[in-house]
Amino acid sequence: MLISNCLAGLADLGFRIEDVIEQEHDAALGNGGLGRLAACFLDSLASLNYPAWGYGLRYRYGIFKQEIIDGYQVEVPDYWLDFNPWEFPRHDVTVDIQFFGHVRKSTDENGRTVAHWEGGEIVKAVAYDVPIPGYATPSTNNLRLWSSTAASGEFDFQKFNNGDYESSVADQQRAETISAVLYPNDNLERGKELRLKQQYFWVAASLYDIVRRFKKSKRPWKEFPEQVAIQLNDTHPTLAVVELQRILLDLEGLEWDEAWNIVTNTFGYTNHTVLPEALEKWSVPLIQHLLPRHLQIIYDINLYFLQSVERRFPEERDLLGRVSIIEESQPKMVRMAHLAIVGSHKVNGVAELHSDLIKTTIFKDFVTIFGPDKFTNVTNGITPRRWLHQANPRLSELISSKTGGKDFLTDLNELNKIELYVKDKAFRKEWADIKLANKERLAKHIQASAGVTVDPTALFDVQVKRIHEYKRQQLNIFGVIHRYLTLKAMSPEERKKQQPRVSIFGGKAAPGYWMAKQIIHLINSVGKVVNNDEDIGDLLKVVFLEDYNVSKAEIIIPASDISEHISTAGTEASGTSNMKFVLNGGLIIGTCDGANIEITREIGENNIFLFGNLAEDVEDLRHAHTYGTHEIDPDLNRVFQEIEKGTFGSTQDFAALISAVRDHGDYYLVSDDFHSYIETQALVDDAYRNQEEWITKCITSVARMGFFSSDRCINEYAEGIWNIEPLRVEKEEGA
Ligand code: 7GP
Repeated sequence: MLISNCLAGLADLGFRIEDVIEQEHDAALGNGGLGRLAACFLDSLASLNYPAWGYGLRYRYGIFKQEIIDGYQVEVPDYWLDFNPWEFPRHDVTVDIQFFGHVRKSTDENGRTVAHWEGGEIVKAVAYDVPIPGYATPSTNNLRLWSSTAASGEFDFQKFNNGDYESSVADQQRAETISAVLYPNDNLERGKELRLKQQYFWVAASLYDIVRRFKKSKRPWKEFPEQVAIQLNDTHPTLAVVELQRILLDLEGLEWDEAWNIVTNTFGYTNHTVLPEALEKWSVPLIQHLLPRHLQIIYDINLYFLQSVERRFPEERDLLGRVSIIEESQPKMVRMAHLAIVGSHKVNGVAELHSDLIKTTIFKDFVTIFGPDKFTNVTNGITPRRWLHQANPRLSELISSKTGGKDFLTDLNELNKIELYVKDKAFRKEWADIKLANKERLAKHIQASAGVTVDPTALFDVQVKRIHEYKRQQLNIFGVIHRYLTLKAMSPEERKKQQPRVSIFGGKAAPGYWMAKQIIHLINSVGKVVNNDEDIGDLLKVVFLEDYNVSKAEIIIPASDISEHISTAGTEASGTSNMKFVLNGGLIIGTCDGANIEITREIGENNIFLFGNLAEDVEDLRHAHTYGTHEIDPDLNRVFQEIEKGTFGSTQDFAALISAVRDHGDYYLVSDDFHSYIETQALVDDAYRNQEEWITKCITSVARMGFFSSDRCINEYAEGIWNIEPLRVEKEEGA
């Protein structure tokens, strides 16, 4: 009803719904899996009627737009806020945020030392609210994004009137810089002052909001953790731990222990990566300068923590240095993950293997100190509303016709009912038709955006995600080159027997990540040669799709036959696109990493193509590369030789990609896994040729994906970490 009213209303105004929908920009607020997971969580929280808020920064410039020019990535700013009908500016909700200044100590009437943070500068945070409507429920939650502006309003009128026009504008601009731009790194931390300012600005404004709401209830402070749970989405908001302690201690006058008890019972911390280059550390002088009172509190938190460790483990001389929140380097650094662990009551990883790994590697000592119960796992999930119903409406429709309505969209385990139809001819036919239609839609997009004509009946092989050496797009493109060389060496008769493939890549490289940019360039260079080789024709096409984002994902994912999740074992915390691809009836080639392992357990090992070394062997292999002889796989060597001959152009650009494997220890084990990868890709070809068997695998897999709903995941957080229950809400009719 509602939809038809909309359509009619728009038509009256002379618009088509398709044109209106086209106008909407993707929210550009995140980099990759971490941010997209948060978006799925917001959808689940609202749909499950949990009274939750999301907090973030309203970046003027979110993640950049990627253009491919002459095969290279070029970054272009994305003016996504120019048209955003979904946000409500709340000029009535503002918070003054303090930076810099100094700390003065005084003694109150009870002889207690009180700290006063004084001076420095004030920046104003203005709230922008983005409603998050739940699916099939009247509940709507709120995502509150903070925008920075000068505390004095437009500009400093005094300065302005005194003729100091430039400086008044400069103040305004400096304030606005805080929420101006998203740092475009995925799984990488760079200790920039502006980034620390962003983190504190976001955290201080959000906590002020939370505390204000709690204080309205007039409850005693000790009830705070029963009323409020705050989940730290990685360490980026960890200053909130310190800020809450500061509020309770300095502003509310609580004693240290009482305050700290409230803080630690309020926070939970989710770790999203074990990559050392992504673990946040902030230099002590930087924090001292920007947040002098917070540094004192961090030192006190650390002191009390280390004292308690020392009392319990007096014999362990090195333990204190290893777990200290302060790293005794030059300059000293604050280890944010340590602060987050010490300041939270639960710490979780995002897939079973990952949660096990953090307990046995980076956070091992903390398991000894706090005991194993503090550490838990919540395997990631995805919202079926966006990643099935919206992205693949025909498949959603087919599933609902067999599961008896749309209940599967709120209870994804209902999917298992379709397994009953795995042999049903009409069902299978419709299933195959839908996949083909989705591939035709993607083929059109490829034609329009990359100018490459692809055959929709070929096997579509997709790897779309941020470009990163650990995600190993280089392994994929080396594999493509190997395939090309193998096809070239065949007779025309032999070639006819081969499975045609389209290799589709997409993803952004961080602007400062030179190696990732070389990978993009190599993919495009290989495409240029292969796609124009008449010997090859439709047997192999290589496409790099520009500007991969959520909207493109909705076109690409439903069109995939096989997708690649091929990170070096132990490096991808979970992955979430692996779940999206399988839910849309595509199979996976992948390593035993992240959630691939649990996907295998759910769908069955016959329905996934696993290859490569295991996480437990990675360390030894790396050691052997560095200290033993490192033999490069002979097939991979042939690939390298071909690149070095100049077959794909500029040998100079690609030299670093080769020498990372051949001369610099092959940290990501590309050579160790190459043979296994190539063999497994051959198995994929064989399996795809038997279309009947293939479709059976796809249907069976979708039927068994219920576990990976973000609804399951949010229920686990609610029960195991936040101790909250959903509100009772009347279900909406006809959703
Ligand atoms: C990502 C992980 O790389 C990915 O495996 C996981 O699925 C996702 O989080 C959601 O849990 N981590 C990041 O994007 C990241 O930058 C460090 O982590 C801050």
